[in-house]
Amino acid sequence: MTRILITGATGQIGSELTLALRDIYGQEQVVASGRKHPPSTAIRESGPFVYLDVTDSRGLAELVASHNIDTIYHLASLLSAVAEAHPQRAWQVNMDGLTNVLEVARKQGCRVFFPSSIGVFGPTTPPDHTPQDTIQQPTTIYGITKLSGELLCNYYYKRFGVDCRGVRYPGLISHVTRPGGGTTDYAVEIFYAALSGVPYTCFLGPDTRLDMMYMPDAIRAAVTLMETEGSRLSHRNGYNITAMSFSPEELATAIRKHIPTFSMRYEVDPVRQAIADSWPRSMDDSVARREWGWQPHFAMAEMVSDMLAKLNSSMEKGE
Ligand code: AKB
Repeated sequence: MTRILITGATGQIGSELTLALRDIYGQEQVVASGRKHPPSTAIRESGPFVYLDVTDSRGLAELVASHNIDTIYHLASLLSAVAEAHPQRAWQVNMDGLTNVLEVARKQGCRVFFPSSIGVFGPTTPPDHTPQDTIQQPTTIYGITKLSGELLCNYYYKRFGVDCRGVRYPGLISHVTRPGGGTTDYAVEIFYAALSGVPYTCFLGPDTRLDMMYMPDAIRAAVTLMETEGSRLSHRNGYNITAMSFSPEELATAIRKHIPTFSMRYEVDPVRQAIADSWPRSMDDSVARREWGWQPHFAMAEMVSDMLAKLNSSMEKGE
C-alpha cells in the first residue's frame, strides 16, 4: 500500500497536493511535513502532520522508517526571488534537502517526485516553444539548484534505480495558498488586489510574457506522472509542462472583463525583471503530452473566472 511523505506541505503546492493525495490514497496514508509554518486546518484535520527540516538527514530518515514511507513528494524549496536574496541558504535547502531525500530513497526504497521549474532555462535558451531538450544555462541560484536537482535525480535513477520523476512547473496560480518569494507571484497577488478594489502595482514590466498554470492542473500533473507506467517515460525528470502564456498587461485585461474598474500600474523590480527576462516565454510540452498524456484543463479565461469566483468566496468567509 502506498505510504506518502510530502515535504514542504504547507507551501503553495503542498497545501493542495496533500489534500488531493489524501483523497486518492486515504487520509492516514499521507504524512504532511513542514519546517516552520503551522499547517492549515484542512491539513491538520485530514491526516498526520509532522515538523521536519529537510536539511536534517537523520530526522528525515527516522520519519521515513517510522511511517513506512514508500513515496516522497519533495516540495520543500526556496523560490527564485528569495533564493536570489539568500544564495547560500538556497543551496542548502534546495540541494542539501534533495540530496537527503535521494539518499533516504536509495536506502529505504522510496519513489520520489521532484518539482523542477522554468527556472532551469537561461538567457541562451530559445525563449519561444522552448524544446524539452535544449540549452540550459540558468543565471539564477534557483535555476542552478533546480537544474542540478534534475540531473541528480536522473543520476539516482540510472545509478541506483531510484524511481525519481518530475516536471518543470511554470508560474503557478492558486486561490488557496500564496506563493512565497517567486518571480511569477504577481499573477496571484493581482487577484487579491482586484477583489479588494485596490489598484495593483506590478513588479514586472507590462510585456513580460511567461508560462503559467492553474493549481488544479499542476496537482493533476504530479499525480498523473507518478501513476504512469515507468517504461513509457524516456525522460523521467524535468518534463516541460505548460497551460498558458501571458504578460501582466494581458492578465489585467482578462481581469477587467469581470472587474472593469480594476487598475494596474508598474514599478519594475530590477532583480525579478532580470530573472523573468532570462526565462522562456512559452515552452513546448509535447513530450509530456506524448509520453504520459499531459493535458491542461484550464486556459487563461477559465483560470481567471474560476480564480475570481473561488478567491472571492474565501475572502468573504474571511479565510
Ligand atoms: C518562481 O517564480 O520562482 C516559481 C517558478 C516559476 O519556479 N514560481
